Amino acid sequence: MVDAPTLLPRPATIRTVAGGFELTGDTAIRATDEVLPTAEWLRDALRPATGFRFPIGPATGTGGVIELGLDPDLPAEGYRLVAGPDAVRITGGDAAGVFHGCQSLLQLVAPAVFRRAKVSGVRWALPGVDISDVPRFGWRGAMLDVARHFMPKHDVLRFIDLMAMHKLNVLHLHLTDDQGWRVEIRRYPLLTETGGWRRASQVGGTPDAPTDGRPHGGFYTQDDLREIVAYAAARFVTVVPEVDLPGHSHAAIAAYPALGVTGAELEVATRWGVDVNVLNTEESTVAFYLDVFDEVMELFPSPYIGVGGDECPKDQWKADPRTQELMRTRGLTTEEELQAWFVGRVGAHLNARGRRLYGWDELLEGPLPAGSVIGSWRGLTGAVTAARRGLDVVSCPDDRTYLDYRQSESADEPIAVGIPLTLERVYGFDPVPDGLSPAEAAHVLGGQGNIWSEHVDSPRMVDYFAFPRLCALAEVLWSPDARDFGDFSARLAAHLDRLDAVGVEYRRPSGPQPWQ
Ligand code: TNX
Repeated sequence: MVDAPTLLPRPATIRTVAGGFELTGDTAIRATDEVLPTAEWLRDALRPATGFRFPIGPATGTGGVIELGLDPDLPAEGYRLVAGPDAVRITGGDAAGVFHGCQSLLQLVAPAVFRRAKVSGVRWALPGVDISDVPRFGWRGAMLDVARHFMPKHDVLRFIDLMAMHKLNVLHLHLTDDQGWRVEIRRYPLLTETGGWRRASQVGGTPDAPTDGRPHGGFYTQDDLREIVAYAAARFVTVVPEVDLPGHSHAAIAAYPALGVTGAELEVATRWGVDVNVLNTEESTVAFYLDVFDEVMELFPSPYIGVGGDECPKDQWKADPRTQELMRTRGLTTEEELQAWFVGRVGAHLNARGRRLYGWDELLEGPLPAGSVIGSWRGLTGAVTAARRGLDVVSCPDDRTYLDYRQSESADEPIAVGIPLTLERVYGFDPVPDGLSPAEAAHVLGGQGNIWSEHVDSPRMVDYFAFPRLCALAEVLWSPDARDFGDFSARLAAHLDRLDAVGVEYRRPSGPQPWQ
């Protein structure tokens, strides 16, 4: 039984009203056609723990009803939830809004509702409430780096459920990097057959760049990815794919050496850090990548397609006479211009197919196709530059949203890069940088938490690094910009019971940690 509503993220407005509602074996769900799939989702979410059937259709007997429907007067993704004695009514500005309202409904009953088998002795009661809610930002994201360490499909699906529970709606999948290529491309099978696997290696080298030395691999088939995309869509999560180029491409070069600058046969990288091996910029390499992106666009309906563009060292291009000749024939004088030329070719291809290029803030060093979206990761400088150039931006500064960074100063934190990034520090993040005009600020689509996985090497570790910091970020991105860490902490304490019921191995406020 929940005494006071402890919704997380905090809704825009919540009012307690007389009465309340109790779910019983006689409760039915009623839904209009547009939101029938969400009604089915809600039924399936409520059934296991309550043991009630929740037929979808007319109310039966004396039981109350959960009513789902649209209200064109409500904003996109917004909803109203009213729980009274006879009914819980959820109306949404669109189907996504109704879904978010259903997530709130789950949080209004006992946390045990998140268990997957019948729980006895619980009254499934909702307090009397009238909630009006709407997200602050349209891009409420999390990035999973499935390249450094592969995340099996079923763990990705579980992560999507956790995102949806927190009203997050963009899953950015970092699918390729130096240490692994994780997306099946029919036309170039070696990308995964060779590029999806790295061998055992010596642990050593510079202090910040050894791998764990273990052999590692895995990839998603195209059927896997279609399943992930559909599963996410049913939860109103858009999956934004990223194929990183022209840096972070060592695994692709290991599969197809003709993509590289030196022509050397490489093994998939077994060291972290910025890799000197980058793509060449031959027409044949551009054509290869346009083929890759054609298959990626087939798989991912997302309006945004990630091309990376981060951390591309220019050493090999500078030292290579053939690259210098290509620059001359293209009328380019700097390697930065060459990178922009490559990205521009890919961007034009994406644009011609109705998609928008999405890439890291290094891309601001050159011209960009109109409609490009920037991920500002080196602080918010990129966000300011992008917004002033009229480009949309996703704020994910490393010092606020890099969830691979350690969570405290404790020597007991598992190995991790970066600064200590505490829960409170994440909670204090504002995606809109100071000093932007309202028109410029409107270019800030939202933000995302980035879970790089050099050291976050298992789904168990993803739980530990992501939670509860992602709960804080979800509130930053969803709730009105009036934050109170004390109030958040009180709600989080209740919310952790929900995460326990799901089986999330979050970082505990005290005591032994799940990884110890
Ligand atoms: C920088 S952020 C990277 C990643 C690393 C991360 C480690 C970005 C665009 N590039 O390749 O995984 O730091 O925190």
